[in-house]
Amino acid sequence: MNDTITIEIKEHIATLTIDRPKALNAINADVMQGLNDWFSEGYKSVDKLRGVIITGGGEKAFVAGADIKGFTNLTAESGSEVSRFGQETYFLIENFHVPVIAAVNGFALGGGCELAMACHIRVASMDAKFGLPEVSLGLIPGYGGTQRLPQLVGKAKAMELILTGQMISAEEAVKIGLINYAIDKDELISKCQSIFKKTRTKGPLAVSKAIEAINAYYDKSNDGFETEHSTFGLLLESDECKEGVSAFIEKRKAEF
Ligand code: DAK
Repeated sequence: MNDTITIEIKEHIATLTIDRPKALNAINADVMQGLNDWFSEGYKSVDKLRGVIITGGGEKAFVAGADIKGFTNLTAESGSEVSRFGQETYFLIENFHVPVIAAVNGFALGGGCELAMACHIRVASMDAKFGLPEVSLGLIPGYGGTQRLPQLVGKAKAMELILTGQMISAEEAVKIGLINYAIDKDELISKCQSIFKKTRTKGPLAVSKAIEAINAYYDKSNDGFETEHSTFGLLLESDECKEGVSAFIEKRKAEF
């Protein structure tokens, strides 16, 4: 892992902090590589990982976008490759086997808003701001924003936000369904922990398969209903399901 991302592991929850506060945590090549490395391999060294929080270093920003100063020399070919690698990285996050929560502690713009959208749940501080301002730079979102924003907020609102490039408040983001919660900044991490407190008492295989089945709805190469019923059958035969059902019948807490 390079020094643009710090990682803290506590009680089987990993907190990844994108740590370039002087550049408002803008995503340069090192940040993207660091995320890709951790979500493809790095996580394997964590014992019984049950959740991941992604947040931004400093007081002002989650991530203020891709590093604009870093993509001035890109050609059509290298730009497309950068976009492809970013999309691949965000797919790793979206399809990760344990819940990933974006703790949005400030500006979440462009690639930063796209990063938050790739996470399973978004919790933001009241002063957070969201937007996809790429058209102001003569670009379009390149890390999945044109695809995930309509999934979350519907086509009409996505069109408006992407075509105008406007920023919206955390309160507005909750209203349109872009994020789950807008809360006091001091409570950001404890809110994430309280969500994990609920998910981690559930069957880990079931939680992971629920992520897979929900994501199948949005995957054009996949029949989500087929994924759901085949996964349902598979889980029925799992030790986890046997324990969950026995615990219910025996009126005790399941031990997964
Ligand atoms: N990249 C690089 N540096 C950034 C940055 C960014 N995205 N955002 C902020 N910074 C830097 C500023 O340049 C400034 O650096 P110094 O001048 O101090 O050296 C420092 O962070 C503090 O920023 P400000 O002084 O501007 O702070 P303010 O509070 O006044 O303003 C702001 C905060 C967030 C409103 C403002 O910084 C701002 O508008 N930032 C840019 C937001 C933005 O447009 N982000 C990019 C969105 S587009 C691609 C794939 C994906 C993308 C692009 C290409 N390819 C595949 C090629 C995605 C693009 C985007 O993310």
